[in-house]
Amino acid sequence: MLRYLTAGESHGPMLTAIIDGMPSNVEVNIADINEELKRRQHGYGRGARMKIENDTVDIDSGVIYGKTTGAPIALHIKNKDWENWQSYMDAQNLPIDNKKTVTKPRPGHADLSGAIKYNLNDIRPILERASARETAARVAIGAIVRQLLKALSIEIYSHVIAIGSILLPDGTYSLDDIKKADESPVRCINPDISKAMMSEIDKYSKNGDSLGGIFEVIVSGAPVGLGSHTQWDKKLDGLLAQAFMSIQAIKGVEIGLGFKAASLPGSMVHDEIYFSSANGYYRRTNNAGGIEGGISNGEAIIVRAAMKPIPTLYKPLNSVDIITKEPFKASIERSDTCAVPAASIVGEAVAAWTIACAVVEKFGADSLEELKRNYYGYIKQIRS
Ligand code: EPS
Repeated sequence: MLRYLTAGESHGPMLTAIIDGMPSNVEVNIADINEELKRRQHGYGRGARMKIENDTVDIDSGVIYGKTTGAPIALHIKNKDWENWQSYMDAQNLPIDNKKTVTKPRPGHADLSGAIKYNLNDIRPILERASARETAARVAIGAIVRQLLKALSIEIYSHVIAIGSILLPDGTYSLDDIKKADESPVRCINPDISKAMMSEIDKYSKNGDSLGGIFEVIVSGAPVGLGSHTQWDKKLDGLLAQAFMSIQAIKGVEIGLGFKAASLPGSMVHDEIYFSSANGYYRRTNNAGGIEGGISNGEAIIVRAAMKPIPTLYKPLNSVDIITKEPFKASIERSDTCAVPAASIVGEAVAAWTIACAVVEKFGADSLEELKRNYYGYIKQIRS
């Protein structure tokens, strides 16, 4: 079984992660992980923090001479901003003053519920851990398991299909188009819509407001048979939905046709089945998004996620101070306007993780060689 944990505060010394259960002999290239970290940091609409950070990973265990050993992998990404926060975020010593104490919860953030739940008079620890900064660790984890998937020719791509009310029209793109998403500052593959998305970000940024959007993740090359119909917590669509919903600010997840399927008759939704001796079973449509009954069906797996607008606004919203109980209208010092392009990279990472877990569960192995033997033995079985 593969599992991971992350730790770390947004303005603490570092983000840390441990991956357990990774088979041995999977190549790990630190430059590739750093490349993924850089992809997450790009994106039109980010705030000043991204100018401070230059994320790179250090691997502390479980990888020797560029390959996994089968032992737990520990890694960390340092926060450069820590230099500016050391006097306020020390593990032992009290802060030098109360300038960073937060008593004014932001609507839409974990602030108020977290402070009540953990019985804190200062919201700072809640927002530090709830912060989307944590997603840097998940991207590093995703980059490592992607190497395992790559060995089985499973690849993952993503692109942004909406920012605010600006939408990429349905069905106007191919996988080859999607592979070029990184060329756009908002990761949208249509240059005109890309420009319109950037103008939309500028417009809301000027008003001190924030914007959400939708991104799509595609897993290509996943075999038929990942996940299972037999139990609620083995269904691949359920596992993907949980993984995507766990990304900060995600409020909705769709697989394939998703919500649209509810308004169409069955004859327009279900993908008809064909067979050819060269390719085996196949479908001419993929409304199911590659998953039927909680099991991958061999078509591309397609997941879309909706991100709400970031709750940290320059434009003040009504709230109540948790100490004085006085109403206030908060304004803040620093925020992103839109982080949807970054979230799409995080989406790739959590999809990679979920698919890697399903692969390891099905083909269970201690080493990559054993995994490949089991995997290709199964592929041979289903082809015959
Ligand atoms: C975030 C607030 C901002 C973002 C941060 C997520 O940070 P700060 O409060 O330091 O300005 O920049 O995102 C990252 C640091 C990152 O690496 O993505 C939040 O409240 O979620």
